[in-house]
Amino acid sequence: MYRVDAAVAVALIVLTACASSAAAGDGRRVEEGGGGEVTNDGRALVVNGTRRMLFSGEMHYTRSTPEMWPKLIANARKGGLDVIQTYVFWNVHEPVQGQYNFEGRYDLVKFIREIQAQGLYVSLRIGPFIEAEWKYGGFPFWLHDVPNITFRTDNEPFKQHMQRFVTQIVSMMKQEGLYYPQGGPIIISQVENEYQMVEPAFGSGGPRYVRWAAEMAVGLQTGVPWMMCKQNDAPDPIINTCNGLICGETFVGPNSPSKPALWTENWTTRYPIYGNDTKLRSTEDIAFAVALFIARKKGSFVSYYMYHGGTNFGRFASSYVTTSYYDGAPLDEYGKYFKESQGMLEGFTYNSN
Ligand SMILES: *[C@@H]1O[C@H](CO)[C@@H](O)[C@H](O)[C@H]1NC(C)=O
Ligand SMILES: *[C@@H]1O[C@H](CO)[C@@H](O)[C@H](O)[C@H]1NC(C)=O
Ligand SMILES: *[C@@H]1O[C@H](CO)[C@@H](O)[C@H](O)[C@H]1NC(C)=O
Ligand SMILES: CC(=O)N[C@H]1CO[C@H](CO)[C@@H](O)[C@@H]1O
Repeated sequence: MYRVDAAVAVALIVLTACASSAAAGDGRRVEEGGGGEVTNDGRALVVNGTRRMLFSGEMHYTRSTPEMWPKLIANARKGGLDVIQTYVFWNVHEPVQGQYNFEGRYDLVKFIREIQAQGLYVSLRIGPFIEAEWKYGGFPFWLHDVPNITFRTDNEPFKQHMQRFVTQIVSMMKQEGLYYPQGGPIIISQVENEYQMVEPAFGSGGPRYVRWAAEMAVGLQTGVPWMMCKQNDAPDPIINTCNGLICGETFVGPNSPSKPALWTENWTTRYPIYGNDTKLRSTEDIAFAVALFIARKKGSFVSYYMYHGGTNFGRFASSYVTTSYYDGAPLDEYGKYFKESQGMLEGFTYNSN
């Protein structure tokens, strides 16, 4: 029961009925060579001239091993996905200021190339604040000691470091030819993360920071759209997207007629916490929520959070979060399809909000 295939099937039925202008979520291969464009209109992301209905699943390269990646991605593809979505984890890549690590589990380029080799697209959520139940929300601890820094607001030292890291990741992706117009698989990327929830705490610095982050990102000329999740006033041309359990009800909608309705995070279950029962979300419940998003909000992109949770290696889990991350996701910690017989309690549902 606890497989997302059923959700995709139901969603596709609804899609055929009400959104036939978008192409189906068929795991279509990214063509060889370059030159295609990714844009968006009010209905969908438009990939090389075709509006696409895209099903995505979140998997973090830091939460599995390079040996596991090919099988995980293959299983996700078999599950009907078109896109793999991941955050970028600043504190593993720059553990000491100016010293970088992109090896082993932190080999972002290798992970993206593997996704490309299997014919799927990539949604790259750079942040660089990512939350993600990850230590310090992805910030390197040394950032805390930068003189006069205040995180995530209109603060010069913070903006300098954020811009430097985001620019570095974008440059690396460009150098490796990984954006779609270059023939790569990346079709969209994200700056910041659910900022609106904390924005009021920063007073007038909050909106100024949002505008700065948007301009900074757009200025990097990736050739593919940018999004901000849970940021209803994401400045043009950045797409405001929904995170949540029931975006078919809660999403305020795109903030411009030229932006599509995208759902970047949908809990497939809940991340386990020490001392609390793991709650499962049933396939029926997810399928209903996805169908509702497509039918009521003209949704054209849904990403399951998580599709594979994996393992919090070392000391990277945030407080209370167990070593096993989202073990009740469609692919369990070992990358196998989750089975009801694994004995978790159902009870994380649409109605429980
Ligand atoms: C984009 O579309 C053109 C025309 O249909 C096609 O020749 C080209 O191969 C496509 N490029 C990609 C990357 O899909
Ligand atoms: C930090 O802020 C204080 C007070 O505004 C200022 O005097 C000091 O020069 C600043 N330090 C740095 C390194 O910018
Ligand atoms: C565990 O679950 C209870 C009841 O839902 C909740 O009140 C509590 O905050 C949870 N514990 C943690 C650490 O989140
Ligand atoms: C609105 C919502 O449910 N947001 C959550 C989405 O999932 C991430 C990761 O589990 C949480 O951090 C958000 O609070």
